[in-house]
Amino acid sequence: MKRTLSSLIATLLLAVPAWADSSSGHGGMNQAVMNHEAMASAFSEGMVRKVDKARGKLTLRHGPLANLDMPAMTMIFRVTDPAWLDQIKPGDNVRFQADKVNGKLTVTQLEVVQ
Ligand SMILES: [Cu+2]
Repeated sequence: MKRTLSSLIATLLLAVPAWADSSSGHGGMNQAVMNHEAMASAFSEGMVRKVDKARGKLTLRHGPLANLDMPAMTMIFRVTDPAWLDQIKPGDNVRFQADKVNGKLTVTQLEVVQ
């Protein structure tokens, strides 16, 4: 019993520095927030599956979208600039940003990966 208690105390003593380390003041917190914002504004990778110029829509197979809390999937997006649809074709790899515009998922930035 005494042995168990002292090993518990030892565990607690060891745990304190680790705890103090992981929450080393507000600097650590700010860093985490900044990283999250950087992720949210980062471009996502995708591949063009279908281009619908008539409707101004685009089908993309995309990786996880941090800002939309969306896993990887294939889905249809609107685009903010229909001219982009003339510059891409199915099979193109693209980097893009997507956001909800008037409740519709919309590609707001798009560039073809050469
Ligand atoms: Cu999606």
